[in-house]
Amino acid sequence: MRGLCIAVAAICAGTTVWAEALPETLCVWPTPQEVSVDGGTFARPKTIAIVPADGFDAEAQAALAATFKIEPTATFTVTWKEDASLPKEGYTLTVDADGADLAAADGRGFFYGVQTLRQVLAAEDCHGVTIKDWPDVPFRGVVEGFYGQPWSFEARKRMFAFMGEQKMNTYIYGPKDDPYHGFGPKWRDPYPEAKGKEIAELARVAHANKVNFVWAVHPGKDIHWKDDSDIKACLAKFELMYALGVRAFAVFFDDISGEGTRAEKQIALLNTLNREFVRKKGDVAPLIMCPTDYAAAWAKSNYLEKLGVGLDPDIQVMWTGDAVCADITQGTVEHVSPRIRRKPFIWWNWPVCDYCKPHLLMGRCYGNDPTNGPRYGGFVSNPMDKPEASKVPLFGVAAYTWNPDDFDSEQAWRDSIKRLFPEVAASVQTLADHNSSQGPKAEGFNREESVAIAPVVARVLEAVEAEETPDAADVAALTDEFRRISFAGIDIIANCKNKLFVEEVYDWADGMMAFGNAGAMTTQALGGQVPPAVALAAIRAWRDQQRVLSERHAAKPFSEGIVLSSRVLTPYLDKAEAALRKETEK
Ligand code: LOG
Repeated sequence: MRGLCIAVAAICAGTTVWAEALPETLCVWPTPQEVSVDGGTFARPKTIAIVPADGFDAEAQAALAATFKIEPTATFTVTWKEDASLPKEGYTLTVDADGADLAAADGRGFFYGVQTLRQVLAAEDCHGVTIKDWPDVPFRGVVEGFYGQPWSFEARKRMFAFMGEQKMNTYIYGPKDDPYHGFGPKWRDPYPEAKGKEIAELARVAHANKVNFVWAVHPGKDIHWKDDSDIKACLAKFELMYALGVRAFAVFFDDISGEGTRAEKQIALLNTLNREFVRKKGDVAPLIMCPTDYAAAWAKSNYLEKLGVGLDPDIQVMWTGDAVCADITQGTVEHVSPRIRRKPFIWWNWPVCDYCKPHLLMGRCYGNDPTNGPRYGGFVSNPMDKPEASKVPLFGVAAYTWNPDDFDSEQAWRDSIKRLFPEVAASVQTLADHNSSQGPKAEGFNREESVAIAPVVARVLEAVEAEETPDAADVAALTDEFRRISFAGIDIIANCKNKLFVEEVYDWADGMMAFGNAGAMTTQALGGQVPPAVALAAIRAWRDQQRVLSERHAAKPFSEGIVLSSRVLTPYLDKAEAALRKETEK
């Protein structure tokens, strides 16, 4: 299985024997479990017939209709049937010149089969394929669980469409700064009417994309257990949310102290919600809870063991890993599973940036164990407050959680950027190449950055320290990279069609122009091609601009300043500046 899938991933990369025979455009994400390419080539159909015409999954049909005209007389037919022997959410898809045969276990299976079919038929020249596919992790998606500016109503709706395409099925609503979610006393109160209407619409749009809209309450900051009134308040709030169309729920107890942290009391609340609400309704997804000890770093008491024994077995328990922000290793999953007596539902704190706000985290998704698929109850990612920018990391999370042992991190990253920003892909790649580290606050979880150019930077600095002229080829390569950075900032601002993304990253993109210029001048000065005074002036101009942009950015709600390329290139400029200064003072 793995070999075949590597071949599929490599088709996208355009690097293997398979790729020579196939167009780069036959590229399916998330990487399917089993693929063979066998049906010859044929022209892309414009119209499609669905056979039988009635009874096809409504959301799957809408997804097909978004790309193709559906016409009963069309010669390209999508023939579908249910196949209960397939894994949950799984499907088989065979495509050739005459049409596609799609069998699926359930509605999601049909929807995901259609998402794959749309990708197979994306090229002008299509290739026949047979695909058998299913997710390795049952619940995959996003937890909007960060501190700071919650995503907007429009952004969330756009995100659900993206998640459906990426075969993610779970969105957990838990922004720390929505007082009606909680993390303060307002969790008991109904949403104001307009906000309630938004939640109802969000649940509807999520469901239209086969995404469970999970509404989370965060009662633990001020909950009291002296009688059952707060348990009743929680049930009443769930009923209100149910009336708005919410069919999945969570209870968070993270980041609190005092009464709310008591395991026995949390268990009593959760089991009551589970027995009196979730199970009785019959159409509500399994309850999810985030424990107070959600990371090994501070799970030192027997709190988790108490949850393991006491919580109903159908309640899911979240876990962020060995630390708040951490790679999800086999070890951390094996540490927590016996304690909570169930598979952990991972709350992955990446690419969340609420603890490192001046940084953009646009890097690749990596570090999680490829064999962990069967060990997870679920896996959701806590993203940046920037929903459009978060789609680059989330694309990787979707691919990892669908099929962890065939996940090609680097390829997922590059392809996500090409798909999301086709007209400015090279520039967004440059932005992402150099803006992925969280800076020093990341401690043990600092993400890689500027990977390709880092060895060049190291050699140039080594030469500078030895008071030698750096190698001319290194000077040229680093100067080029800085010029690419300057251009990328301008290109994104001027040409990117996704204006919401441009708005999110504007201050960083704006800063890249002066930053790239300072870097290019400085590198050339070190190479003896530009007078040091000119480079020092360029650095001054960059620092001045950075200050202005930072102040502009910090004036926005929940914002701090901006920092560019904190891991490799900014430290390089700092060191290079000091060296040039020394030289001019000689
Ligand atoms: C919070 C979360 C925050 C994240 C990163 C959990 C379970 N809770 O340390 O809201 O976005 O760290 O700063 C957290 O992770 N606590």
